[in-house]
Amino acid sequence: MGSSAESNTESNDVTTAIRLAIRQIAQQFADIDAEGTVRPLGQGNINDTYLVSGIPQPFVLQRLNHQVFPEPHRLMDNLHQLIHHARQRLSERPGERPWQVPAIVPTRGGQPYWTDPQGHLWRALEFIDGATTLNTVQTATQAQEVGYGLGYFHLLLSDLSPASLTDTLPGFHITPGYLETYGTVAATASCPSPEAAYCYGQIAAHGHRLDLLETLKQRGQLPLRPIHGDPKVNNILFDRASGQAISLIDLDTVKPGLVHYDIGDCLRSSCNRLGEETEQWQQVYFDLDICSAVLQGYLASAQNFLEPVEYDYLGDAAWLIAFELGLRFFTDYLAGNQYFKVRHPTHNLRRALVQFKLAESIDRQAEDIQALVSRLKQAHVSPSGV
Ligand code: GN1
Ligand code: MG
Repeated sequence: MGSSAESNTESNDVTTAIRLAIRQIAQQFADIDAEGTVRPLGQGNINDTYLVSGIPQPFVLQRLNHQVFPEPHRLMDNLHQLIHHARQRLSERPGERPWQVPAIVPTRGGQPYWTDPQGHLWRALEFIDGATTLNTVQTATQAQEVGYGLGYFHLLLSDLSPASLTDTLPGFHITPGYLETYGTVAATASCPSPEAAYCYGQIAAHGHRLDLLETLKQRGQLPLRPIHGDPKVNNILFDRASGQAISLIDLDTVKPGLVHYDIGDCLRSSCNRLGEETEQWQQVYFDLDICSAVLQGYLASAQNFLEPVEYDYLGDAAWLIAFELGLRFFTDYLAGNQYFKVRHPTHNLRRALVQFKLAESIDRQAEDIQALVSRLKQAHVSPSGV
């Protein structure tokens, strides 16, 4: 448990030698010799991300974690499809507000990505200038924009067949699968701390609730759609000048799925005012006012494609995805921090506590959340159900 020789605690640190190596990799995509600068970007837990700037067309350079994404070529195919489809739709039916879809920046040799001698795949995406991200949501306006961003992203993809996208990350958001993995890991790891005892207790008490969305999906009651997969709040770009959401980034997890995975992820990250990295896990709670604003922003676009039955599980999705992430973090902690990048050995345990606390708070407000969802459904779905 806790840490192991293979722990990736240090992988966030960028030494000078690494910086130089990354500059050379960036050279594969553009001539950055004279003025270009390279610096780490964002707070991703999986891939390594850098901003290459000081050149005429700045770009975001990423090394894909190929333990997490074993088929990066397919992932790039999904990305191509998504970008092509969204841009075409935007040119045919421009929205009332600006929206940006970052382009893939090919290598100077014209390839969509570059493979280093160790077999790691590097790729570049256009950098959207004049934009910023939030790690936490504090106002109703921000919340509404977060929801709007996700809703508009879903709307742009709502006429792309999910079957045309590959599932590049089998098992992702299949909550019962995470429970199974936890069972295997927990059988051999023992961790006696009071914090771990709280996590074990949560899983023992709620494990039986985790198959809700998968059951509905398998029965065909909820439709598969193209989803983002990871629309946590800091993957939404805001225009600095207007404060409006203008893009969703981090598109590696785009795949066929339920919109509920996305809404759940968006709600669990935006309705936790303390943020998922807080040390004050005991104070974490789910903010219903933010939830209301996010859902209103979301439905402004999503009402155009959402089926009535999809409304019914929006509240359940918030609980399920918060709990699922707690389970994923805790399992990774028990397994020695193999999957998520960590800054210290108990980092994943801390993150798990935050999500389990959040899930408890969602449970306590379940009736209010359901009432909110019912009101929104009534307001957005016409009596004929169309
Ligand atoms: C990971 O890489 P990043 O930080 O965007 C994870 C998400 C989690 C998130 C929690 C492929 O996303 O599922 O919700 O951490 N991505 C993958 O911060 O597992
Ligand atoms: Mg991601």
